[in-house]
Amino acid sequence: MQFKTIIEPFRIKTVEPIRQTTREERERLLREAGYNLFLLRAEDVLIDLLTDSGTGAMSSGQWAGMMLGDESYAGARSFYKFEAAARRITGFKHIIPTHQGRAAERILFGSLLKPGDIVPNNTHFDTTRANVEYRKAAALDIPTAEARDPARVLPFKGNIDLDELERTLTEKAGNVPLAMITVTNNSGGGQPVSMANIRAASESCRRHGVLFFLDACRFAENAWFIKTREEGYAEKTPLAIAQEMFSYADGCTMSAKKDGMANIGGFLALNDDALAQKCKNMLILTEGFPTYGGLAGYDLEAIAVGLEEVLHEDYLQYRVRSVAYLGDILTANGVPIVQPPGGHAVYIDARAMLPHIPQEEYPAWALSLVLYLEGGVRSVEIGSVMFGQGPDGSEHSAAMELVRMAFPRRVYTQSHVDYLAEVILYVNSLKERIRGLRIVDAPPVLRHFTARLEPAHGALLLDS
Ligand code: P71
Repeated sequence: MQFKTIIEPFRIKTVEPIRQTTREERERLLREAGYNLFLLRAEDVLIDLLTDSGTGAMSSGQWAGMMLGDESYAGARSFYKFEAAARRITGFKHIIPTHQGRAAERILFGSLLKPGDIVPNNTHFDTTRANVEYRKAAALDIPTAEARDPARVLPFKGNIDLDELERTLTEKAGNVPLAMITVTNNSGGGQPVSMANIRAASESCRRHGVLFFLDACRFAENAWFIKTREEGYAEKTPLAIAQEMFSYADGCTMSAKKDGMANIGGFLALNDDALAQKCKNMLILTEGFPTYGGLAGYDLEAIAVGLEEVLHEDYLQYRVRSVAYLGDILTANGVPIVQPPGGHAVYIDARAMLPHIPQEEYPAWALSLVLYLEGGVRSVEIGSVMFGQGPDGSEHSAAMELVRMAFPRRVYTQSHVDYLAEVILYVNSLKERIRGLRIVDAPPVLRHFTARLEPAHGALLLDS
């Protein structure tokens, strides 16, 4: 290539205005939302990095596909397209559509887990953990030790700790119906898992007769990292790499709202006939008939096209580069982030940035609020509000206090990212004035979505 700039590999055909608010308005809006960014109206947000889930822009190919949607209740043509697209990548025998990832989790865990069981995973994300715990089973996070050190730069910080996995499978034999690996590791910084790690975890599970599943939300980003970082994969296509990843697993759960490039949808895929039958029976009870699983025919079409587009090399190169672009600016200016930048998001290490705020006062939550207050930017806390509550209601500190800025797919341009960097650097310049919060009111599970908080020291940001 003659030129080095990596461009957005698309042009924009439809635009959606975004709205500036004043700082004064945002101060009021935060108060009214109980200091919880989930409770804001989206139109009061300028740049929305709350999640990369379901927030992407669809391509003209996907919109064209939607017009072909077959809305038949049973046996719709759109289902067979969807099934073929998912099977081409995963190779699994049974492809079961669901309305999103957590429905696939609930159906799988509902069919497999009994009270007292243990599910090892590199790191469970919030709904996955909650769905395991809902079955009165234990969600065991066993990332490698390096993953807990945000500043360390390593190629595959998403890896599962293979010794811990082997020990768990040996010591808890009979109580581990399945083990999982989440690609990429969302709670731990959007970090990839190497092919070698997936293969070894799979072998460990096979030896112990335990099912091995991938939580595959961001499988394409993981495949790209394998291509660019793991020896022996540089010449392989992202599709071939993804196929190899799935070949080591017995099944997967998938949220098509991420690397399915769709606004809604997901699936459960697996090889075992009896387990698939059990899951399909559950599906019919709560989601829908197995050829639509709670989705419209046009959703199945959008996912079928999205699963193909997400593996394009120019897309993946742009995707990972645009996240790293923000990460590089922040690193060059001394803002502590999880290193290296992840596939779908940059994560600020709030404990390192705000050492004066104790974990009991939720430093990452406070930082996410100040980013909104100063710049109209919405991010999400991945810290002790999200992960600091045990199934028995007890409070403990999370492993890390992170503020995740997740990039919706194909939505923001480089100048949006430049603005974002400016906001973050400004907030970094007034970090000493930021103060923590306390929870006023929260539900017993997944509290971050609806909790109400208040500043623990009178104000979120002390006057200068
Ligand atoms: C993400 C989400 C969705 C979310 C979570 C918290 C706040 C806002 C949005 C969902 C995941 C995921 C992994 C690894 C399963 C699900 C559930 N992530 N596994 O990261 O990341 O999928 O949302 O389709 O039910 O923002 P679902």
